[in-house]
Amino acid sequence: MRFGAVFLILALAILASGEQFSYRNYKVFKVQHSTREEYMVLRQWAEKIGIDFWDRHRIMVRPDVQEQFAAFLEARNFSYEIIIEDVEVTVEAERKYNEEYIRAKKLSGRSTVDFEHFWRLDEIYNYLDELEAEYPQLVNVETVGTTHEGRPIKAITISKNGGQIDGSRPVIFMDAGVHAREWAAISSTLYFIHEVVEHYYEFEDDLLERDWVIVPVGNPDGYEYSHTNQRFWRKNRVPVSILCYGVDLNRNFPFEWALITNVCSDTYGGPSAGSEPETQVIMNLLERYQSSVQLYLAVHTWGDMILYPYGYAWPFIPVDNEAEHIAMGNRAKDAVTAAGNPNYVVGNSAEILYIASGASDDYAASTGIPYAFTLELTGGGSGGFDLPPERIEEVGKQTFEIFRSMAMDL
Ligand code: 0X9
Ligand code: ZN
Repeated sequence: MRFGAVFLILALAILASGEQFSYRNYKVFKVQHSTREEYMVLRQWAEKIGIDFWDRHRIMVRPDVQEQFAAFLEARNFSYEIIIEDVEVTVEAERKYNEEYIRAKKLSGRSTVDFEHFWRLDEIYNYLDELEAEYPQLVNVETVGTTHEGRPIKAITISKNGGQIDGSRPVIFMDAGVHAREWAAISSTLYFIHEVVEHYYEFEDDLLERDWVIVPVGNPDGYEYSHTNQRFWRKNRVPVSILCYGVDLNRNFPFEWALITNVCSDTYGGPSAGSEPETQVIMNLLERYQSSVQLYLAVHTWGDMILYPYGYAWPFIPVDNEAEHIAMGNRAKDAVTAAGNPNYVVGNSAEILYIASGASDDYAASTGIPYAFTLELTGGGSGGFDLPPERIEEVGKQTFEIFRSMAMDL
């Protein structure tokens, strides 16, 4: 405990100085467990000492608790291996690639978009504004809110009706990047926007028979922070105590919201339901288009999963039209399989991932949106969140087929 506190203060001191957080000697453990009970034991214990689950099996552990964690695993007979010895090595390589890419691109004077590096927030926002200027018959970009640190939150609407939703076509609502570190969720959403808008003549009788409301960066402060300071940051950047920052926006929606007393937890859901500006923006937009929205997609990484609500309880409480969700999910799975990725699974989020309350998919379903899913896109890299830039386009293309299949199913 004391070590933990000292470690935290050191980490905070580094962050206050504005330097990149170092993951030096952080390790990723891959732990086997075969029952839900075993998993819950592991999760409860790990959350007590504040370590970070990357998925059900891979857990990033900071140096000061590694011994303690290994001892716990051994005492409880969990078998495990260490799959990353030093997380900093992978983070540094990724950072170097991205910085080098942006530098070279600036020198070359190329202004067209690429899917070879992860775009920073200003690149994303400039691109959205360019689309609006170039395709006014199709695109409308609006600043719908402001974050704690003063960054705009932008939404793009795509509609043959001059970018305005008029209720004559089914609307698909998407949030992406609500979790800061899930960069490939954002890049895949941008890939989709790019395709539909810039190749609109291919999609006039297809994807553009639907209207789209998209918040491509649901957590701008967190996204920038994951680029500049701490690669695996998840939450937003509101100060929540003298020691900690951040609310998990995907625990902050006002449906089955739950109070977590540990404000430093990576899944802290905020002081009250819907407390965060980033959450309110999505709630307000959803309300604005409520009667036309047929499908809600929360775009996350990672795990190759198509998840349907509700995910707040176990045993899980399915949405009324569970069978229809499964059918739509399975058709999307077939589409992405045909596009070269046979790994997707379809299921209820509490069943095949874990219980989580206050998430946007559950909230959307609770307001009566007929279909709602969370997509956990393909992971990569050493740990899952750090998909190598060479694979941005491949994952973008595969994800496109999921979006397309679901949209055309409506
Ligand atoms: O934990 C989450 O918010 C999502 N997974 S992630 O690894 N991207 O953080 C899953 C949310 C699933 N939805 C519900 N449980 N309602
Ligand atoms: Zn996520």
